[in-house]
Amino acid sequence: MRKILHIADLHLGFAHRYLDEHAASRAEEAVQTLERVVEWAIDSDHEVGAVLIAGDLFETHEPDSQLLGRVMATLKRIPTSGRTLVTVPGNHDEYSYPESVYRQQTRNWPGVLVTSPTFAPVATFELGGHPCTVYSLAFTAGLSGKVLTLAEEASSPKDGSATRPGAAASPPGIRIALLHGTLDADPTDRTYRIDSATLAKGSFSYAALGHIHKPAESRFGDGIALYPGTLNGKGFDDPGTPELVLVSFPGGRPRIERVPFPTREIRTQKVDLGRYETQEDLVTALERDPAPQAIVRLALEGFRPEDFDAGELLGRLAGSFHHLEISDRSLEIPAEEIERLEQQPTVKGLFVQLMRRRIADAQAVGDQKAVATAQLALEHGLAAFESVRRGH
Ligand SMILES: [Mn+2]
Repeated sequence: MRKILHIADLHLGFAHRYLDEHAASRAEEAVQTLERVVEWAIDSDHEVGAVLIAGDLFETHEPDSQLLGRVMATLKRIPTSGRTLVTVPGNHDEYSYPESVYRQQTRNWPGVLVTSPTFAPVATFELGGHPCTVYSLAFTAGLSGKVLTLAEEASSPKDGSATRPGAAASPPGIRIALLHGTLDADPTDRTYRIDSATLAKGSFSYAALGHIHKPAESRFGDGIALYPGTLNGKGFDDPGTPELVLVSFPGGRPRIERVPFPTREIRTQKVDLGRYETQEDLVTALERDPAPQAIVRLALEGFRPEDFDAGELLGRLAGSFHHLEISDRSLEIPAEEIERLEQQPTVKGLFVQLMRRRIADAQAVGDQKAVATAQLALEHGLAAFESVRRGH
C-alpha cells in the first residue's frame, strides 16, 4: 500500500441529454465507471492505500436517492478493505446548502468526508512507511474565502507557527492538499483560487485538485499540483480522459503514474469536404472507418461536393457510430460564384484572381502538385474570408 489514487469530477447524475436515446445508458455508464474504479482500487496488485475524490462526485448537491445509495455502497468498499477514502464536495455538489447530500449524509458517508469551511488537516494515514496528512476544505458560501489561505493548522512546521505557545503541533510527514478550485487563476464559478505560492509556503508535496476537467500538471516548491481530468466526458467540448492518476512518494518526493482506464470515446473528427468529388465518395470514405462504440461529431469544412446533403449523410452513417452528430461549417461556392468574386475590386477579389492565375499557370505546365496546392490555397483563403464574415 504505497500509492494514492486521485480522481475528480465524475459528475454522477449528469443527464447527457445531447445523446437522445442513449442518454440514460450513458448516465448508467458513469456510475459503472465509479464501480470499476473502486474494484480496481481494492485489488491489492495495484497497491492503492488511499483514494482521494477532489470534488464534483455528483452533478448536483441533491442527487436522486437511488443513485446516492448505489454510490455510497460502492465507496464503502474502500474503507471496508482497510484503505483510506477522503471525499471533498465540489461546486456542483456544493456543501453550502442545508439540503446538500453531504450535510444530509454526514454521519453515513463512507470514509472521511471533508466538512471544514477552512483549510485544515482532515485525514492521516501511512503510505509505504511514510505518514501522510491530507488538508482540505469544503467550500461553504459565506464562510470560505475566495482565495485559499493557510490557516494556522495548515501552515508548514517550517514557518514556526506550530511551535508558538498554544498552537497545535502540525502532523508529521508528507503533506497533501485536496482541493476543488482554480490554480493560479480567479474562478468564474462558486469556488476559490489556489495559488502555487500558497502550496509552496505550506510545504505540500502534492495538491490533488479538481474542478478543471482538462488534465493538467504543474510544479510548485517541492510539490506537484495536478488535475486528473474527468473519466467520462460530458460532451464534445469536455470529452474526458480515460486514465487513472496514481501518486507515490519514493524518497519523500511525489511521483505520478498514469494508468489507462478505458471509457467510451467522445471525439470530434474534422472532414475536409473539398477532398470528395461527390456525396457518394464522401459517404464511402466515412463508412470505411466505423466506430460503433464512439460518440462522434463530424466537423465538416471546406467546399462541398455539388450533390452534398447533410441529412442524407447523417442517415447513412448513423449505424456506424454509437452516436453521431454533424457540425456543418462547409462552404458552398459554385464555379459561377468564383467567377463573380474574381470581378470584385476588393481584397477578396484580388485574392481569387491571384489564386486562379496560379492554378492556370500550373495547369499550363502540367504541374499537378502546384495545381492542387493553389486550389487548396484558394479554398482555405475563401474559407478564412468566410469565417471573418461569420465573425469567428
Ligand atoms: Mn467539475
